[in-house]
Amino acid sequence: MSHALRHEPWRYELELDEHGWVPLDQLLDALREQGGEWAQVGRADVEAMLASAAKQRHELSGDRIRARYGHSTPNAVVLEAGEPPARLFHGTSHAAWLRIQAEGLRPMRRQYVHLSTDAEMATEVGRRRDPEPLLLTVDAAAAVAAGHTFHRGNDRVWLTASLPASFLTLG
Ligand code: HQG
Repeated sequence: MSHALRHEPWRYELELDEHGWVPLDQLLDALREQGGEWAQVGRADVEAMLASAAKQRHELSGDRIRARYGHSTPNAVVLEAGEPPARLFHGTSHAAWLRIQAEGLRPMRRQYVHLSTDAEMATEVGRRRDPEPLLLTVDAAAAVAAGHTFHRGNDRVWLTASLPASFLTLG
């Protein structure tokens, strides 16, 4: 589902609308086409998966579904602006930090920079790239005051287009 809704919807004959939504029926059809144990997949399975998922990666609303964050599709997904907590966190690798100091946080292969509401989560995210990740504290309040826009991904994830290094401190 994440591959279809974040990265390559066209491989599943899906077209995201400008906010990233697709009709759930179309996604279910695409999943069923994989055959085998997927042949009977239905809305109840998706609901059960969302209810038990450790991370809120997807959002189901009526007969539509979308990824809440993580998009890399060529067409930008427009998310509603929101007011983030004053302080956010980002976990990253030592190698990336060298570049981040020079050019700030950039979305790299995704559409948005991903920030976490708590240091533990950010450290966990950073550990995907470095066994001993660096924790960056983001002065989101100052970034908002300077005109940067933030979007809520889920309870623990906030998104922004890019962020100059002046809003970041190590630790
Ligand atoms: C780094 C997971 C060089 C950035 C997680 C990161 C997250 C730079 C990497 C979500 C840079 C991009 C996203 C710059 C940033 N130069 N490197 N200027 N600016 N970087 O995976 O934030 O499990 O695209 O620090 O929980 O690690 O998939 O982003 O190391 O919420 O649901 O470039 O993915 O969610 O890596 O993780 P990613 P991320 P899911």
